[in-house]
Amino acid sequence: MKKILVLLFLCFHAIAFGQHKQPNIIFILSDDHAYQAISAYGNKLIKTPNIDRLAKSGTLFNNAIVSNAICGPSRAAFITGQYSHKNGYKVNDGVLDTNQRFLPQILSENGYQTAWIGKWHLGSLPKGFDYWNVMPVQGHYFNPDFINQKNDTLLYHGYVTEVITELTKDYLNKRNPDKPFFLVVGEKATHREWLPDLQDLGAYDSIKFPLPTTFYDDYKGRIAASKQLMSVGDAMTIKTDLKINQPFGEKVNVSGRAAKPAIKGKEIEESMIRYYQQGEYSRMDSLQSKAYRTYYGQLSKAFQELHLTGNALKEWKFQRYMKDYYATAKSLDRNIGEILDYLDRNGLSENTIVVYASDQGFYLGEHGWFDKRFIYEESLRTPFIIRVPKLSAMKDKKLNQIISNVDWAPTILDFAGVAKPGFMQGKSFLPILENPEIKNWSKEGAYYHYYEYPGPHYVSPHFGIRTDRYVLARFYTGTEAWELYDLKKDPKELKNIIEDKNYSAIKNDLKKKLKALIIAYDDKEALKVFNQNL
Ligand code: SGN
Ligand code: CA
Repeated sequence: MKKILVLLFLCFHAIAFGQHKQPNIIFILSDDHAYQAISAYGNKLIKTPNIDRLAKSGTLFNNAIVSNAICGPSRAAFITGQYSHKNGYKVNDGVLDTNQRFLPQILSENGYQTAWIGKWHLGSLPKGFDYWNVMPVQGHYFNPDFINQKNDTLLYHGYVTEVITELTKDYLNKRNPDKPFFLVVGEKATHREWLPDLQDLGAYDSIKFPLPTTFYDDYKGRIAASKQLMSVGDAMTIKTDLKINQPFGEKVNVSGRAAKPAIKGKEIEESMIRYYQQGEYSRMDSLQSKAYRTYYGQLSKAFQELHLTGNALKEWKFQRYMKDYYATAKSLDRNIGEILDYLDRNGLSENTIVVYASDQGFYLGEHGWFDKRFIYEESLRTPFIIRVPKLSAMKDKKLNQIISNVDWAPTILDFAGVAKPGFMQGKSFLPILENPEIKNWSKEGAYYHYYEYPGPHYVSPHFGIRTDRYVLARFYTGTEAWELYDLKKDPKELKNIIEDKNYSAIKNDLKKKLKALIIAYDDKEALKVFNQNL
């Protein structure tokens, strides 16, 4: 009986995922969208009906972590299946070495058509994709520029999340229907400075967001945390981030699609920087800037009358931050729904795997912060929901296994029936989806290494391990310190117990595990620091 079941299972696996009938894969990758901002992840204040719809028909991972919680490095880890020290993309605003082999090339060689649309942020232009159309650097919220495969930079009129959806549908309409596709939709939302679509301005103004209990964290025993520059109270700016007293500029003659002259070769990078430096508001058309002037003008007036100082000012900033962040996320959720609807309408849902993930998590006032970078939960963990039509038993399931973004590429290859190449350091988690009770899949812990310093937020570089229960981290550069947290007793990570004698055996065991990961992944830089006596 058991043998028959195994045979049946193998047949099912071959039919569903075999070479002759490979599934389509859409990977929607947002930017800085916190799992705590999603109702499927437990947020009770707002609703994300479309992400929830995906979760209801798919599997949600509670412990999806990233290997380096920052945009470019996270994307590089995704397409290479490697940690930053191996793919070479450790900090933002470098240039990804495109001589490496990437996930899309391997899929192309195995029957797929591949595409990346939207935010890319890897310095160089995409390589290995059959089709791409990407925004320079961070992209813009209004009337964004896109660089296409002819090296032309085109301005698309409209709100970025809507434009990306239009380009996505356009690509899907024009694709070759005889071949499976792998498409990454790179969203700009919900990146700083959180500019909502016009229809969403003020969408959450009636909600008073509860202050996180750690908003006034004193960072006791955590030196790196005490040195950062990413607090809502101090580092977040009233004018740029919260748009108070912002003279929303007008840009005349922006109507329809305006083509810019083609930019070639080396000039591309310079042009990327130039466009990035161009302010968001000078790109708006008169309708857009008027809506912004009206909405934020009223807020600016009300703010001036309040004469806030001290904690009252900090808490006002927190409220405005939340309202803008969630309003920006509203369009993201709606557009995810639009993509799901498109798949339904076009009979694609039955053979398309859909993933929703963010490039990392984000702080929504926890520890008093915005931004990411730290190994602490809110930025380490990222939303990750996968809908696999053929795995109907996995509908509406939530899993607690730890998976990392270096595992994404090997998993996608597994779905496509393609063997993982040797250079990929991650591991497919398809076995977990096929059998959530599986033993021995989980690693002893997942590895993390963050590098950018000082960057805009002065977060000390650090590496560490996250297990089911503990986080052990070694900060170096800017701060030299070890930290240890017991997530079961201290889920908000307020108590660094590295010196606690009761945890010395656990600490030693975790250090051993961390060293084993460093050696297994061949992170020489980390090994050198690890071996220093501290
Ligand atoms: C910009 C932001 C930072 C953010 C980085 C990286 N400043 O520099 O707050 O940490 O991007 O973000 S901003 O004022 O220009 O918005 S990432 O998502 O690309 O890694
Ligand atoms: Ca990001």
